[in-house]
This record gives sequence, structure tokens and C-alpha cells, in this order.
Amino acid sequence: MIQVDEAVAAAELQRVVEEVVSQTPVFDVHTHLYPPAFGKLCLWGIDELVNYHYLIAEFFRSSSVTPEEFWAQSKSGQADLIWDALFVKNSPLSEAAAGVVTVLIKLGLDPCQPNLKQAREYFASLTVEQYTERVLEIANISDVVMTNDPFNPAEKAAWEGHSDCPERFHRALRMDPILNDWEAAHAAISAEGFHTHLQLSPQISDEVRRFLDKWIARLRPVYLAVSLPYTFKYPDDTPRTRLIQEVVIPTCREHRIPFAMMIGVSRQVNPALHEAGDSLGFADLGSVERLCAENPGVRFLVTVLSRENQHALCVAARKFSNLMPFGCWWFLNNPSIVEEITAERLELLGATVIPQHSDARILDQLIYKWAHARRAISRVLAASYSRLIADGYPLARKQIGRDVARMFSGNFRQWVGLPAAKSKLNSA
Ligand code: FIX
Ligand code: ZN
Repeated sequence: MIQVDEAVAAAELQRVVEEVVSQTPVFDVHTHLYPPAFGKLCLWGIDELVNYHYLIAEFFRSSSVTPEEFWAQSKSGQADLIWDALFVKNSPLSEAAAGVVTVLIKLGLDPCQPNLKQAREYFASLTVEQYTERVLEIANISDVVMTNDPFNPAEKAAWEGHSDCPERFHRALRMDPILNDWEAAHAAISAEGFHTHLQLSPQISDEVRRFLDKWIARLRPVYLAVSLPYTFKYPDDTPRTRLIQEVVIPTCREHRIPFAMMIGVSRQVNPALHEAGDSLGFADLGSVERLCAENPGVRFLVTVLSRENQHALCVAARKFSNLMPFGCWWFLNNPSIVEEITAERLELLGATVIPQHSDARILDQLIYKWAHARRAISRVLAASYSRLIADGYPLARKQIGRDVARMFSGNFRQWVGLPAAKSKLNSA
């Protein structure tokens, strides 16, 4: 029972919530990051940060440089063009541009420089190992989950070279080619000596499972994952449905790992932008409900790309306790939308969700993506708690700590079967 003298005063609430949210370590459940041992796969530093594909898309709206001219530049030449257009000639108002400013300021660098000379000198003074520690400490991140694509030649070579992977860089095994481009995936799996065929059969499915088992043994992934187009339908008469039923679900059951679906992409609407050329579409959440209903013993992680799908995802999660909504993905990772989605999740699901993931591709991004996410989540949480206090509920700080720790790491650790983190704070 909460003693009244432990109760947080309404006037103190915003400060207490911000303090607890800031102090609570995050388990970042979806990133594209790699540990330093992975060499060139580990992206960090100002030239990578400014070349984020979000900023490349924004660059073309503020420059007469054509994509052909842009892509002909070196990485640093591209960064110089982006810096001049988005940070010198214009104010860094967008979330991705404001994020770069947050990173520079938190590193003690000047975000108003006319060029990238100062920033480049700073990064040249660091090793990637030093910088990794610094970023994880500034961002207060305990663990990250990577995106590991066995069909990516560079990644395959790294794992075959037995790259050292620290435990806090957890692995996720991506299934995109298998589920979105079976023709290409079948050829790649066959080339590795597995007996697959374009025409699916129970024997072919067994061979694909054997391929996955080999990668699961190598990576020890915390979940299997796929990014699905907004047109995703389950069931349907494409190879995808059969591969989900005969390969993915049995593999998740056997290895007791969740299946993560990231739904809503409209791939390459503008190929000239390369990685920045994807868009989104409204997805069918009935397909998610059917998968959850058919497989009560399998845990699903789901994030959707359309803002208009978020409410239905919350309702589906109320119907299926094996469905875990996570993150405000990609085009949704903007403070105004993060606040909206987090508010409807708290109202419909309480603290039973994973409110955010960073999707960071460049190590530095952890600093801004989590600073901005914590600010948005704190605002929404404080509003929820203030309604309770206004109704006369005596809210204690340790309850806030418990709730935030659950959303920032506890829910995910439980979902993927990892031991609970030792809480060194928030019990105050
Ligand atoms: O499929 C994914 O993991 C997406 O997050 C990426 O493809 C996307 O480009 C991205 O990084 C969004 O933030
Ligand atoms: Zn991603």
C-alpha cells in the first residue's frame, strides 16, 4: 500500500518522470548497428551521420543537385553537400536534422559550423571502441538488437570470420529474402548446398528450416524478423504464406523465439533515392490477428509503418496476449507522432508495450534518437500519471520506476526469454 508521504506531488511530477525516464537504461530492440569488430559494417562518425538516408531524402528538397550528381560524390562530398543545404543554408528543423544537432551538442561540438572540419577532427581523435562506449553511456543504452541478414555477403563473411560479438549486441535473424523474394532466396540457399527448389514442398520447407537452424546456431538470435510490404496478406496463395506456416512458425516454436513483423513498406517508390526511396502504405491488421489466433503458443513482435494502423494494432494486442506492439517505426519516429502513439498505447494497453526502438543505422544516432524519444515518452507518461494524481491516487516514485523499466527493457527481456536486468535504480 502506498503511504501518502511517499506520494509524488503534482507539481513535482514532470520532473520526477523525466528523471526516472532519463535514468532508466534502455534495451533497444531494433537497430542496424554492429559492434566495432564488424569493421566497415559498423557505421559511426559525422560523415555517416550526415549521410543518413532520411537526410539524403530531405537534401533533394533543398538543393538543385540531382541524384545522379549526388551519388557521383564521395561519402564526404555528399556530407558536405547535405551539411551546407540542411544545416548552413537552412535551419535544422526536421527531426533527422535536429537529431544531428543533438548529437553534436551532447558531444560538446558546435552545430553551427560552416563546414564539417571541426567534427571530422573530433572523430579522427577517437577509436570506434572508445566511441561505442561513449555513445552507449550518453544514450543510457544497456543492450541493442542488430539486424542480421544471412543473404548479405558482407555480413555472411563477417560471421564466417567468427567476428567477436559482445553479448549486449544481440542478434536478430532477418527473413526478408525468404518471405519477400523466394525465387532469389531459394537460389541463394541452394548455392549454400541446401536442396531447395522454386516449387515448395514439405521436403523443401525442411531444407529451408535446416538453413535457418545453421544460422540460428551461429547467431543465437533473440527473434526472427521480416519487413513486409503494406500489401501483406495472411493467408494468401503466395509462397510467403506457405513459408510462414511450414518454416517460420515451426522454427519459432522449436527454438522458442518470437517472430517480429515490421509491416507497411512501399518499396522503392523513387529508386533514384536508393535507400531513401521507400515509402509506406496502409496495411491489413486482420492478417496479424489471424496469425496470432492460429499460433497462441508463438510470441509475435509487431510494428506498423502507417500512422493510421496504430490504433488497430493496439486493439489487436488487447485481443491477443501473444502480440507485442513495439516502436514508432521510421516515418513515425517524430516527436508529435511518438507522443500520439504512446498515449493511445498507454490508454489501451498500459505499460505492456515496447514504446520505442531507435532503428539506428549509425552508432551516433543512439544519442539523439533516445534523447528525443525519452522527452516524448516523459511528456505522455506524466500526463497519464497526472490524471491519476488529480483523481486522488497517491502515486509513488518507485511505481514510475517500475513502469518505465518494464517498458524500456522488462517487456522485451520477458518476451525473448532473457533474464530480468538487475535494477540498480528507480526502486528509490
Ligand atoms: O526494414 C527495416 O529494418 C527498416 O527499418 C529499414 O529498411 C529502413 O530503411 C530504416 O532504417 C528505417 O528507419
Ligand atoms: Zn530497421
